[in-house]
Amino acid sequence: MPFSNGAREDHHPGVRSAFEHVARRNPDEPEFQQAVLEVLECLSPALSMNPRYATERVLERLCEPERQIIFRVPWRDDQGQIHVNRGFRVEFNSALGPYKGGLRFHPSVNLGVVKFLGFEQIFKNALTGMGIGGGKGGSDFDPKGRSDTEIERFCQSFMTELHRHLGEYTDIPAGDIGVGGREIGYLFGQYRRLSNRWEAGVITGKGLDWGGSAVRTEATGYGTVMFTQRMLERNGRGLDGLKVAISGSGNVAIYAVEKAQQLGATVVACSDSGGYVVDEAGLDLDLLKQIKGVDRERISVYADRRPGAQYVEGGSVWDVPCHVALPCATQNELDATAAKTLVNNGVLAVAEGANMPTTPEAVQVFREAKVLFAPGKAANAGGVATSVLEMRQNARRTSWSFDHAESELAQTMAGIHDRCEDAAERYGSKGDYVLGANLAGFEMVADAMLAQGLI
Ligand code: NDP
Ligand code: 2IT
Repeated sequence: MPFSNGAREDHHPGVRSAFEHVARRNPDEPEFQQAVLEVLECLSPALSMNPRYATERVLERLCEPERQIIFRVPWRDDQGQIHVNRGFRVEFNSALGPYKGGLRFHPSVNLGVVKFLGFEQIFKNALTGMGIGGGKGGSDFDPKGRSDTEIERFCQSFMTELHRHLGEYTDIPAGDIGVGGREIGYLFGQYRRLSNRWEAGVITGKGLDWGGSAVRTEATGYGTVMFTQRMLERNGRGLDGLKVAISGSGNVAIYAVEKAQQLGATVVACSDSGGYVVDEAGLDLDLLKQIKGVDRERISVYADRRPGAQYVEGGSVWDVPCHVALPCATQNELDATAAKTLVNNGVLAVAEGANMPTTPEAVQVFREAKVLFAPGKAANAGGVATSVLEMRQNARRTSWSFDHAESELAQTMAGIHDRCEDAAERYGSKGDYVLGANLAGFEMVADAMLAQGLI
């Protein structure tokens, strides 16, 4: 998508000049440009309402990370061979609180990808209302097929550099693609060793016996489905009795399956990067958790072990007819072709469990077909919100029950939903969650930036 063509005549001049500024300064970063465009093109009404956003160049300041850290990560594999990866941490905006956001280990990670994720995180974190800034990090390390000891050595090497940039009042990482409970353990262990501090609030997603919170593992998937349920309820129905298709079969996807099933939906499909499985009887969650969470196997194994399920190699999980689609894998995985198929098959609602999984063209297809659409920065904010619940428990040296943490998550997701709904209504676009999320998140960050002066 040619970015400079993204600006339109009807955009506020401040939005147009910010587009051009970002495009010129960040060539070869298509994901970052896409994420920026998606936010900025919603902001014209805010700039018209408050001219200071333009005169004080808030947009240009917002689009420039406060700090970008890039470092070498050398490590030795089980055969004694040396590998060199690249590590990143982009500390994007701390107007509302310390930088907060996950770490992604995947071969596709580069600076532009980390910047897109960090940029999204600013607005997502604002929407939680919990006083956290936005950041993101990761590495182009590929964990697939690596032994436990290789993962351990990689995490230790990664943290050996990253630790000097972290702190519970500075920057607090968590998991993302390729970083789950095992990796958080190795990362926290190395941080503790290097710092000689038991600083539980420096990283989230910890094990339950050493500072973790109940429901953090489940939070992103659960929260996405809670948001979907509230969005459907506003339109006179719930998930009960509906068919759901989910992409991915990682942390977010698995707990989206769990919550959707609890709310009476039948989840008929999920996927990984190799293909997808269809199980019209409804996915067997215990089997899925065993195959993905314990055995670390491919999703094809699900069909081998489950009578009646089919595996489709390659292809698109969005070919499976459903009422609700939850993209929970990765960016740009649901394109216009997939969106048209979903619409033709009668999809009612789409909620992004992943970050930016829907291409702009696909969002347009849903918008024209009047499909309810929840953007990731609102729908998947339950993960980071529960990270803050974990930090609260750490600060008070206490730990909550599962039920208590889940009810806090439910309240938070309802608050995020309503904040988006209110902003959309205030700006005259009732029901447009994309506009609502971007405007509500922006106002909070931009007002804090203005109040804190030119820094
Ligand atoms: P996991 O690593 O647990 O799972 C990722 C899943 O997505 C796997 O099934 C993986 O398949 C699939 N996937 C990853 N990359 C690709 C790709 N390039 N093409 C096709 N499939 C792919 O990650 P999470 O579940 O934690 O994260 C999923 C999404 O949710 C990401 O967009 C992440 O940013 C977002 N997110 C995560 C949060 C969290 O708390 N973990 C919070 C908010 C958002 P395979 O195994 O074959 O690679
Ligand atoms: O994208 C995200 O919000 C996350 N990966 C979770 C971040 C966090 O700090 O819990």
